[in-house]
Amino acid sequence: MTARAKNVSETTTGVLEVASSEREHVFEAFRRWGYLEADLDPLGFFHPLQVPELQMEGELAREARQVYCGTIGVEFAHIADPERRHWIQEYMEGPQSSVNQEAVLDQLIRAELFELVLQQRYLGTKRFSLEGVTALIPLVDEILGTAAQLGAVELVMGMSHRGRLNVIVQIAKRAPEEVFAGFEDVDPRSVLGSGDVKYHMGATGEYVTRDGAKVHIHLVSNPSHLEAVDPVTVGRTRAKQDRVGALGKAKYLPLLVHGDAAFAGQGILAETLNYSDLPGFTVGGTIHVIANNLIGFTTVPKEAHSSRSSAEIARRQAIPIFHVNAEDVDAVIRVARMATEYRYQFGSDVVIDLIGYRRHGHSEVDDPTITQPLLYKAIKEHPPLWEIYAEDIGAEDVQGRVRVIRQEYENAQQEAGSLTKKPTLRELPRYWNAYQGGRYKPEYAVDTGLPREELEEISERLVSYPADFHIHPKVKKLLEQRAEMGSGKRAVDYGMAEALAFASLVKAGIPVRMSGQDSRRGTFNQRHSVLVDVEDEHEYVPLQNISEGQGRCEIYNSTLSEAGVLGFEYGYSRDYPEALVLWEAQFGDFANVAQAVIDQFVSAGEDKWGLLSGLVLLLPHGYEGQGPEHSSARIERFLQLAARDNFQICQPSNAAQYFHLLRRQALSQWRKPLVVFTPKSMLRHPDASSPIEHLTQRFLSVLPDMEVENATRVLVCTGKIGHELREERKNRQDRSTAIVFVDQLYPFPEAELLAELERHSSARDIVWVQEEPANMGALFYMLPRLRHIAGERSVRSVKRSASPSPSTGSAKAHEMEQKTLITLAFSAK
Ligand SMILES: Cc1ncc(C[n+]2csc(CCOP(=O)(O)OP(=O)(O)O)c2C)c(N)n1
Ligand SMILES: [Mg+2]
Repeated sequence: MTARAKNVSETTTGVLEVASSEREHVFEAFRRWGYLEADLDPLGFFHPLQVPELQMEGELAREARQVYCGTIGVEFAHIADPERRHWIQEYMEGPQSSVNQEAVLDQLIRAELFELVLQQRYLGTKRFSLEGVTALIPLVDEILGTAAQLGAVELVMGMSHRGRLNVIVQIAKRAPEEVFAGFEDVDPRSVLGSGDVKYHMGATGEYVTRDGAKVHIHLVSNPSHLEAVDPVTVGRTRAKQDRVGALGKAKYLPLLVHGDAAFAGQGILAETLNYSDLPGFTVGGTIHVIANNLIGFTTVPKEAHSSRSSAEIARRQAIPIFHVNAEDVDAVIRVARMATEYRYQFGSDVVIDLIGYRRHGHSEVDDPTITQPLLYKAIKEHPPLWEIYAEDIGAEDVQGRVRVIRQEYENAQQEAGSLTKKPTLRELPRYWNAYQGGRYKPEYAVDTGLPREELEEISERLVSYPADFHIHPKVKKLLEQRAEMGSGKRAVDYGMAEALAFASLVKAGIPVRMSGQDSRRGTFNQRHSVLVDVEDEHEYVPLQNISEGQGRCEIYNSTLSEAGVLGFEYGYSRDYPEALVLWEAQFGDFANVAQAVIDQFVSAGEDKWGLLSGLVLLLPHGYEGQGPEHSSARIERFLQLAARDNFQICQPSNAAQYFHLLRRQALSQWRKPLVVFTPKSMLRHPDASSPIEHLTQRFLSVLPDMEVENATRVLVCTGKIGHELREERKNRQDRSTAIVFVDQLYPFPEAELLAELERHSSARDIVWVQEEPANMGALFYMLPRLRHIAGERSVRSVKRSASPSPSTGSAKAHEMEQKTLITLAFSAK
């Protein structure tokens, strides 16, 4: 190259570099801040901001503004990974993709006319119309079309009230007459005292995408409690993914549709977002859509969140937020495609903020002009979306299409009136065929005992680790003790009983999944399910090395969340009935943070939706002087929820009982949630340990007292207090007081308890003894039942006095109280 040529070339490159860095400079500003100036609200109430950094003129700024400040506004500058940022920027700055506008128009007309027919036929009934964010339907259609190309076979969808009925028809493809039948309220006798309202019921169906691919739709049943369905949907998805293995994350796609006020306000959503990338909880990305009508009931955004837009909570994570104007349907479809491809490319959550309005009041019986008169004046004058879109695309014979679709819905409505049976809207997956709900029947009983040889063999696996593994000296000692337990030289404690139960189940091919705060080691240093090498921290999990071809055993430390994690595990149990799924609270009382999940799903799921779960809740419970928040798992609350055999509530009084209880839960075909009050100080207490022979036997709902015959006084109790009463009896050398443990509180073991009371027929005093205050514990539940079976004999109770807080904060006061309780138990007349 000549000197001159070289110079020219260098200069050209320099100019190009300057030009490209100028371009980059301008575009970077718009990539970062453009969404703030974007035109996102069809009605113009959500004003674009004037961003100082974007006040530039010129060709480059015009070009960048067109990309980043149109009807799509993307927040992605907070994503640290340059590859992800580039991916979005290339998509945004790249060519527009084509849209089948005729098909979209059809979807819009269908969605809006469905609402119209409901409005006209069932005036004054709630339906939570989708109108105002009707673009949700083409949006989901595009998600499905794109996801199917990338391997999706099922969409697992969670959503609340808004537009749900429309989604059931347009997306889950249930026949419209099935939804109309809900308004007719046919067949009320079938649901006396149970069932749920029509806009909470789950639905399943088949969607055919634009390419003719079939995607199964699973719309998850949902309570009124906003966002509570989020973790459940994600947990259900994870279970479905785990069932199929490596391709699971591509095949099962979770989609959550949120309200704007709920998205910003409800912590359970934040909890769900927080575990999206954690190995125990990830589903390879959830697509979140905010059906953002810029209002929550009567509350406007400036009252509903401190951030500019409700989506902002998601920005704490490295995930993109796509804001889009719900009235530019082609832009909505572009966003749907981009978000779905991004999810598949990076296995990441994505948020689509679909900004529109709400055509009617919160429900259709609500008058919004009282609180938002100007907004609703503007909405009244605003045409429906299908009209706007039809005009934009120059569609022909729109009125003719409207007439045909309207007639279809009116015919369906007529047919619904003549239905005599309530449609169920869904089919259950085959893996539920082997399991039963409803009332308990004796034929559900299973053998839970294991032969000694098998216990010994499993124990050996549980206490072994590779020769080159550097074990912690304390754990080494613990394993040596466990080895003695396995060979019968030492009584089995709870930790070992649990390990033996889990190991025996995975050996039989039954997967075990458990999560909770610090569950891998165990809050009380009792579990040690994962061994950590002291030299390099690599891990060895004995439970994953029990036998060839064993079931999976996964024990996870969870995020510091209760509602979010319990919801996830409940969801998991819904789609993995063959597995033993457990959630553990750090201390039992913390479960009250998950009360909505307990009330709405665990307790009422079967009653409302006919949906079963075999989830186990492990709730440490017991009065040990640790203060008001570390004593009570609130037995009373679970007993109050108990009805129609909806779940099992147990407090195993020794290690063998715990072993049998866990095995029973996994082996029985009766699938009911199991609430277990677990011990703390009793975990290693010799009195609560069991000879290994007891593991060869079975679970006893009532633990009879074999030490005393024909007692004059019978103390009935559950949990730790029983052991303290035994201790006291020994000290007193008392031979006339029997102490009976009720290890299964619900379903109530009437026959077993009656049999035990009959064994002591000369006892005149039957006393229910509990550690909890009079307004807590099992007292309210046990007294009437005990009186019923005690006949003529008197039944009294010993308990702490009623209290607004579960316990004293003073360890010494606790001891004094405990002593008084125990003394009274033996002496009170
Ligand atoms: C946890 C919870 N709190 C309160 C309510 C009562 N509630 C039902 S809908 C609603 C407003 C929801 O607003 P948004 O999330 O924006 O959804 P939209 O109705 O606007 O679609 C409220 C407060 C509820 N269902 N759940
Ligand atoms: Mg809203």
